[in-house]
Amino acid sequence: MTSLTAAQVPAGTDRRSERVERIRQAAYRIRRNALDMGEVQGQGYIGQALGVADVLAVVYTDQLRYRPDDPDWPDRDRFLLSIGHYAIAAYAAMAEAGIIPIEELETYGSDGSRLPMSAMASYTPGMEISGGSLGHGLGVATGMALGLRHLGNPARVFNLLSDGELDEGSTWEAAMSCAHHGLDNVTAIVDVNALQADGPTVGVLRTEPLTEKWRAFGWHAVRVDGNDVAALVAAFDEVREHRGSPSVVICDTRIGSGVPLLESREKAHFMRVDENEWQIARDQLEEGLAR
Ligand SMILES: Cc1ncc(C[n+]2csc(CCOP(=O)(O)OP(=O)(O)O)c2C)c(N)n1
Ligand SMILES: [Mg+2]
Repeated sequence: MTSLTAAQVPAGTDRRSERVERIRQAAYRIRRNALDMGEVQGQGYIGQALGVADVLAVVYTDQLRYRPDDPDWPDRDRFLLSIGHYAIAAYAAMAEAGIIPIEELETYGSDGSRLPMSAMASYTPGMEISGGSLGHGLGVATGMALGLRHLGNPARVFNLLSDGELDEGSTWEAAMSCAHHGLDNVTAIVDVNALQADGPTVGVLRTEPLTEKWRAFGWHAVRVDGNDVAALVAAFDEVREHRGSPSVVICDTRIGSGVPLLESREKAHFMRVDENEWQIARDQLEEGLAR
């Protein structure tokens, strides 16, 4: 049997499927980390963390350039978490990325911990902004991206927003400004889980049609199933090559994804999980990986 060197393997076949499998494994560990942290508090933003795990696995283990042991490296790509309540998801991914020690996750939300329940830049290495007040991430991303361009620094700026965050006028001011300056070093990621604190997004404030809206604001926009790792990889690879305007990857995600027990539960912004359910959730997660 002849074997091909890496350079001879047709692009986009085996190497991509190996890459997807590697990211799928990372997403599994991110979900497991989130369940472990959720159990520390017994409740929290667990549905969101499970829903966005595939997106974060692609971003943190495949797209971002950073040095895990040097979070302030000037040439790092910046990942801005607008949505402070998604901290549990970010810590789960940062532990997988080697930025936070896995053992530290058990301190989540406790007094004196570096991992507060709402993300704070001054507490956590690698957390670029404090994002609890919704609607500020994209403005900060725009400013950072302008600064990096001014310095001739090729680093990219990623900003994870939620669908609820699109209710904020400041998000759309920033979207206009970012496009006006042609900041192709910015990639916005919107987690469209169709839910907000007060209920389904469609009932709180209609934000659709999202792709058309972002395009009208001058962005290169792609929409993707945010729980399909192969589709996410293709989308992030595609926007990486785009030049001349900022890009947005709109990700449709399922709350509780990967854990049928929590996926099928009434959709809740803040989820309570009974003491006996955590192990069931972990078992279901593992069964899903085997499939
Ligand atoms: C400016 C601002 N207004 C209101 C809130 C309160 N708040 C916290 S999370 C949240 C829901 C926002 O929607 P989304 O992030 O889509 O909710 P999820 O998908 O996590 O349920 C709200 C209104 C806030 N943090 N900041
Ligand atoms: Mg939401």
